[in-house]
Amino acid sequence: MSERSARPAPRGPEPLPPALRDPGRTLVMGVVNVTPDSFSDGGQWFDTDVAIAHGRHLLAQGADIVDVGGESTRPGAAHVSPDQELARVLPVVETLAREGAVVSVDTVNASTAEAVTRAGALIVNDVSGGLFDPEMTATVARSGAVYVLQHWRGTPETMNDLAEYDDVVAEVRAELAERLAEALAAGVREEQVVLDPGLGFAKDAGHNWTLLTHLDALLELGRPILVGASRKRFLSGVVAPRLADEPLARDAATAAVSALSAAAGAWAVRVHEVTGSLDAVRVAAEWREHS
Ligand code: PMM
Repeated sequence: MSERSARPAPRGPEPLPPALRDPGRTLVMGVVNVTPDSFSDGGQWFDTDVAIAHGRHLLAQGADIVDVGGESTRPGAAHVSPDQELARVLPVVETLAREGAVVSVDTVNASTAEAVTRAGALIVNDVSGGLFDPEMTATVARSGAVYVLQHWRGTPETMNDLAEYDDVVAEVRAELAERLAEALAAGVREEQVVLDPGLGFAKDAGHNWTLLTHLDALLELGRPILVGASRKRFLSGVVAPRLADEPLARDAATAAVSALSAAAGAWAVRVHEVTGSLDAVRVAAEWREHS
C-alpha cells in the first residue's frame, strides 16, 4: 500500500464471524423495515412473509448483513410498543438467522434486543446510542452481540429542533465518546461496539455532508464506523429537482456515498438497495488496492 492510500479501517467487531471481521472491503447491510410507515420504503415489507422474502432477496443480491426494524424512527411516525415491535421483527429474525444470515435488529428497546439476540440476531442496532432505554447497554453486554451505537439527540419528535452545532464533527465525536464510555461502564466490551454518526438524526443536510467528509475524525475513536445515508432527505439536493421528493430516486446518490464512505474507511454501509452499494464498495476496494 502506498503512502497516498487511506489508512485501513479498524477491523470489524469481535462477535461476528471472521469473514465479516476482516472482510477486505466495506460491508453492505441491507434494510428490511417491517413497518407500515418508514419514509424510505413506505410499508412495502410490512407483512411477515413479504419481509422474510425481501430479506432473502437482499442476501441473494449479496448483502453481508440484513438489518430488521419494526419501528420507524421518522419524525412524526406512530409510536410502537416494544411488544408490537417484537411481534413484527421476531419471526423475520428467527427465520433469516436459522437460514444462516447475519441478522441485525434496529431497536431502541432493551426487551426487543434481549429477545432477538436469543433468537439468533448477532447485531443490535440502537439509533439512540443507549439514550432511549436505560437497560439497553447492560442487555447488550449480557448478550455479547455487536452493538451499533448511533449518535442522536432528543427523540424522533424533538430531534429536528436539536440540530444546533458550533462544530458538528467535534460535538458528534465527543457525544459518541460519552455514549461509548457509558456503554463500557455498563459492561459492554469495546470489541462489541460499532459507531455511527447518525445522519439525519438531529442533523440538517449541511451537518450530514460535513460528518461524511470527516469520518476520519470519528475513526479516531478506535471503533469501526457504520454509515446510514440511504435514501435520506439530504440526498434530494443532488438528484434532479423533479425527483427531489422521491426517496427511491436517491439510490444512485446513496451508492456514490457508499463508495466515498468506503474510501474513507467505513466498516459498513446501511442501504435499502444493495446492488449499487455493493458495486460501489468494490470499486472503493479496487481503488484502495491500486493506490
Ligand atoms: N437510519 C435509519 C434507521 N436506522 N440505523 C443506523 N445504524 N444508522 C442509520 O443511519 C439509520 C438506522 C433511518 O430510517 P430508515 O430505515 O427508514 O432508512
